[in-house]
Order: sequence, then C-alpha cells, then structure tokens
Amino acid sequence: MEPTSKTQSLRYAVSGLLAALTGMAVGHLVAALVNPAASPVLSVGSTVIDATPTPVKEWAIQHFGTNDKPVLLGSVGLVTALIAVGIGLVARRRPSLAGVLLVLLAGLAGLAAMLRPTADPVDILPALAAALVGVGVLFGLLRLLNGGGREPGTTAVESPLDHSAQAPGTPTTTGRRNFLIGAAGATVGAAAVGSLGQKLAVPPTLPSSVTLPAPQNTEAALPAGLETKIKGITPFSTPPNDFYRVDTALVIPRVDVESWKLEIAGDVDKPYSITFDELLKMPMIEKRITLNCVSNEVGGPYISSTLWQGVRIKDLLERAGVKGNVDQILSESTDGMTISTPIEALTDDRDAIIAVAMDGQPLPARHGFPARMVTPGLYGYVGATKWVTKLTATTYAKDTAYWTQRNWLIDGRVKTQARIDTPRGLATYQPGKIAIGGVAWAQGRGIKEVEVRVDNGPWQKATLGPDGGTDYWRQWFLEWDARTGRHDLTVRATDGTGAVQTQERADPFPGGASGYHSIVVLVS
Ligand SMILES: Nc1nc2c(c(=O)[nH]1)N[C@H]1C(S)=C(S)[C@@H](COP(=O)(O)O)O[C@H]1N2
Ligand SMILES: [Mo]
Repeated sequence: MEPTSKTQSLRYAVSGLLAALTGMAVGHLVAALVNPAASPVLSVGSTVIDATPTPVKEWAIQHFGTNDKPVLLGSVGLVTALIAVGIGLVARRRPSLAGVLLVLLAGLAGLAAMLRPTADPVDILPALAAALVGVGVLFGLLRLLNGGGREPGTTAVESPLDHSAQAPGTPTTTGRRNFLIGAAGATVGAAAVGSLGQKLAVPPTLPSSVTLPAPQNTEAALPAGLETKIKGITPFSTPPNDFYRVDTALVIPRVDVESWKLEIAGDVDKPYSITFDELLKMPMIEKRITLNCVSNEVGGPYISSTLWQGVRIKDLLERAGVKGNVDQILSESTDGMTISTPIEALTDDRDAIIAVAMDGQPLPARHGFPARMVTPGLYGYVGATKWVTKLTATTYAKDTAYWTQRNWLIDGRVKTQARIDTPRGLATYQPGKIAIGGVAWAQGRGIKEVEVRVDNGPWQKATLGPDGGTDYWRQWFLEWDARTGRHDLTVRATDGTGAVQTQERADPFPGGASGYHSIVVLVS
C-alpha cells in the first residue's frame, strides 16, 4: 500500500519538529553545564521579555500573574515548533535548504544568548550544539524516510543532499518501520536529555552554607498579628516561601558566595569592592520592611513583609566618598538587571540596606542570594536589586536603568493603599456578624487610620492591628452586621502625616496604582 501524500507530508513535518526538539534539548543540557540562562529557549525567552512593550508586559502580569513565565516559554516553544514543522515540510523537496534553515533557527537562539547583558563567549555553545544535533537528527530521519539504510550496499543516493531535486521515494514497510523507530528514539532522547538539563540547572542549596552574624540592634519581637483571630486576613509577617516574587530572570541566578563581590564605583573618591565575608563583618542592622511591586493593581497580591538583615548602604557609600554631582546610584546584578535609586533614598536615615537575610535566614536564591538591596518607601523596581554586584555613583543625565528605559517613573515612591483580604469579593456569605479585614501600607509614613464604607453608608473607623513600624504594613478589621443582599465594601487608609489616600484611579504604569479598593459580596 502506498502512503498518501498527506501521511508522507506528516512524516516530514514530524522530522522537522523532532530535529528542532532534540536540538533544543541538547542545547538545554549544554547550557546547564556552562550557563543555564544561555539555554536556547531561555535566552530567546529573556530577549522577548526585554523587547516586550510595557503595556503588553502589564497585560501579561495582570492576566497570567506569576504564570507569566511559563506562558511566555510555552509561546516561544509553540512558535519554534511551528517553524520547525515548516522546515520539515521544506525538507521534502529541498533537504539542504531545510538544513540551512535549521542552522539559522539555532543561530537566532545563539544571537539572543550572545546579546544578553551578561553574555560570555561560552554562551554560544548551547546554540552550536543545538545546530549540530538538530541537523544530524533531521538528516538521519530524512534518510530513514527515503528508505536509506535499507540496502547498505547502494551508495548512489546515500545522502539526502544528493537527491534534493528528486521527488521523495516511496518507503517500503521496513522503511516506514525504521522511520517510526527513529522518530520514537529522537522523542525519547530529547525528553531524557532535556530533563537531565533541567535537573542539572536547578540552583544548588547554597544559602544553607552561610552563617549569619548577629545584628547590632534587635527589633522587638513581633506581636501576634490579627490573623490569630480573623480568618482570611494576610499574616502580619510573610513566610519566605509565600513572599511574592517579581523579576525578569527565567532561571534563578546561582551565585557562588566565594567569588561574589560587591563593587562600589563611579563618581566616588575611593572605589573599592568587598567580598561576602567582609560584608558580613560590617555593622549589621535588622529592620522590618514591607516590599511591594509597582505593577501591583489596587487590591493585588504583589506585596509582602518580613524582617530583613543587612548592611546600611549609607555606610558602604561613605567609605567610597560619593561626589557632590551624584543624584542616583545605579545598581547591577549577576543577571544583567540595572536599577536606578535616588541618592537621597540611600543616604538619608531610612536605612536602605544591602540585605543578606530575610526572616532570620540567609536570602533564598529567588529573593537575591547572596545579597540584595532593600530601600524602604520605594517600589521594588527602583530600590530592591536582587543578586546585586555593583553600585555605581552617577547621574540620571548620564545613565538610565532597565525600567527607566521603559518609561517607568524615576521616583518610585510607594503610594498609600489599603486592601480588603476578607471577605472575598463575589463570594456568598450567610447573614450575621462578618469581620471585614485586610492590610494597609504607606512605607516611610506609616498608617494612622483605616476606614471602611458599606454601600453608600458613612466611613467607619476600623480597628488597627499591632504596629510594626512606619516601613511596615498594618493589619485592620471591622465587625460588620451583614444583612441579606448585595453589598459594596470599600476601604481607604490615612497615612502617618494625616493624608488620606487618593481616590483617583491610576494604573500601575508609570508610577504605581492608586484608588480605593472595593469589593462586592453577596449575603443570602
Ligand atoms: N536582579 C533583579 N532584581 C530585581 C528585579 C529583577 O527583575 N531583577 N525586579 C525588581 C522588582 S520589579 C521587584 S518588585 C522586586 C521584587 O522582589 P522579590 O521578588 O524578592 O519580592 O525585585 C526587584 N529586583
Ligand atoms: Mo516590581
């Protein structure tokens, strides 16, 4: 029985797909050994992240939340798969052209890897390996498709390169079986190699090897939060595992503490760098700070609070002697991120720190191990550089950072906000006593008052939870006698200076969301 043209096309498509897949898998494994971020899929993904216009990025964060990365990688994979299928179809008539296209595809990934801000010459290796293996698998499968290997004695049409203009041969049953075996082998091989790469690329548990020195001060023990009596309210202190995570890194950077250095450079009298051991010997402070992301919508989840420990940035800068013209510190990280922080925020008495610990433990890798910045009162994108390695004293006129290049505001001061955690919006409750509760924050100013409004009623003063300091959020609650019906619940906060948060709605871009958080609940 002759294969229809359709099933034959399908086999070519599968060959292209498998060639690309095996190439990517081998590239992923090679990357795990040289630099995980240089993996073909990941370097293309990172390039897409950096090239994505801000509105699209905002849309993705709002719709996919922390799943934005899997969604992005999935899309990159899907587009690559479609191209690979196309290449496979081209191979039916023009095998050598298909080979060239496959090399070009791997070349794109190589280019992406080489153009990353932290690129190293070895970062080309994964793409090279992907090209070699991809082309090898493609021609191997084409050979099986054309019945190659069936008659070892014949040499006339051994290479698919030699009969590029020829219509494809009609495979015999053995030929078809050989192709199926080859295709299955490539699939299994790609899966095995890819998952091995994935396993090897997981960051080692380095943080456990660090012993923390005692801080100079000790913050008073945190009093029990309202979560002990109000179900559904956000805990007063966020467990590190629940701490929100926002960054552009597709692989969590693995930083070796032994070779890590923090460099202080730029417009300073005495530039210097210190090792992690030296940093740990400097005077340390501990401080409770709430960190939030500028991309957080009103009522959104990208905010967390913990006890941080670290070295005052003021002390580090004083040792270098910052010159008078400097208006910003440009920080850099191992993953090539750049962040601009206004110089006042790092030198005034708010105690911005290079943190080495959160919640009494060395920083987890995903939160910046071994060291990161934390600047009270500013959104993370202007003061919380993770995996930090360099502070450059400079000016906004001379240097621009990653988010500034994308038009986010230079001065990312946190806006006063309140959020209702319980009851849940759009959920249905029984009539009777219900606690309305949540958190409010105004880092740098503190929270003086929180008020709640039910429907169009009067603003009612909520009871505040314990005080964790002006740079820390405040829990609050209000008992409500819920009657049958549909109700609007709205909250607003007043900061320590007596200013009520603005009611004016603003999107996260370019300087943080504002407006009152409001939810609808059904009581029946
Ligand atoms: N190296 C690096 N640091 C970074 C970022 C990043 O993408 N890369 N994102 C910043 C942003 S936008 C925020 S909100 C905080 C989030 O810190 P977290 O993930 O520890 O909560 O990290 C900041 N530091
Ligand atoms: Mo952020």
